[in-house]
Amino acid sequence: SNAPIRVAVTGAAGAIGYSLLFRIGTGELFGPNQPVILHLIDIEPALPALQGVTMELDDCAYPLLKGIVATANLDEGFKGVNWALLVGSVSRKAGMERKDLLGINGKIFTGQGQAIQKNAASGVRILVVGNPCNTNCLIAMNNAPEVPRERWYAMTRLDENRARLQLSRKAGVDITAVSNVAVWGNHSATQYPDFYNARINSKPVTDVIQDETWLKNEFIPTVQQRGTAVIKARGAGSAASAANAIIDSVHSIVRPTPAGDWHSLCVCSDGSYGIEKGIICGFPVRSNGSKTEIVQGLSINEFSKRGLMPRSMS
Ligand code: NAX
Repeated sequence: SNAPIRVAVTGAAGAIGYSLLFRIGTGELFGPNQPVILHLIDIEPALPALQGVTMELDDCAYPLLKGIVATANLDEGFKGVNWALLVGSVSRKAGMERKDLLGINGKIFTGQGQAIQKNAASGVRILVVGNPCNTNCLIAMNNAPEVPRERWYAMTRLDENRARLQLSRKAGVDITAVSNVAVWGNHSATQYPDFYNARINSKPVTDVIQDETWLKNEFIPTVQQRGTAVIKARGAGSAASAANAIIDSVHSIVRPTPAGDWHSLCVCSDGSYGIEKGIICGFPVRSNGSKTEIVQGLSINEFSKRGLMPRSMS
């Protein structure tokens, strides 16, 4: 029988955790034949709630879930983990400056990076979701210099999925007809969902949707503001769709990318497309099932060039 994969999830008592953990339990992350052990990490005050989540996971009697570690201790939480999904963070509240947030999360992700390096399994891979996810990922990565840089990711997949939806609706095609959507830069309101290189039924989007005014002035802001629109409508942030995007992101890393396509992920820049080496930035990424690479050679026009560079930290 397979050895279980150990998956750490931080912020496990939160809203995204409440969608994500139960899908991991059913085997959606690594398939129906792969046992998992969940390492649920949250802060001390959230431990009672985390206990409740643990009880519910237990009560699902998932055949693939071979164990649960629930803790506020980072050494225990990251011990032997093969994957670390860093979901928990402190998001900006009214009256909080960006630099306050950076100070708080700087401390959190410094400690988590160090604990991952010290405790995780040697092949550990890390996906940062908690915002500002690019910056948080960079901080954790820089505090875990022995964990190779190609194992660090931050999430732009929800933005990719949102972009695919908007393009499919506008073109009147099935969601599966939209491919090759790259979200460049930060996961934030300054992200650049690149429609020039995206395809609908294998044709350039601009051949199918012959309305660049809509693409530039409606599509881009709709994708950039989608998270805010969900908060307005629901009174709470995107949680189930974020959990879904986490699962999609991991699949895109551990499964070979279909020929000719790519997915959006933030990875450590190697200087591709003139983006500063060493920062964590959204790129089009392909995987062969074990290694990911930044897709090279896409044409970047003047409009795209302006969208490409990360400009803000959330
Ligand atoms: P919640 O506020 O529901 O849950 C956050 C959880 O994190 C809480 O249980 C809290 O106790 C825990 N936490 C706080 N500090 C922690 C620490 N130092 N160590 C471990 N746990 C800690 O937020 P939720 O809706 O689950 O969202 C979590 C994060 O995802 C937020 O930062 C949010 O901004 C971010 N998102 C990122 C997205 C992306 O596409 N990259 C999209 C969805 C979401 O907005």
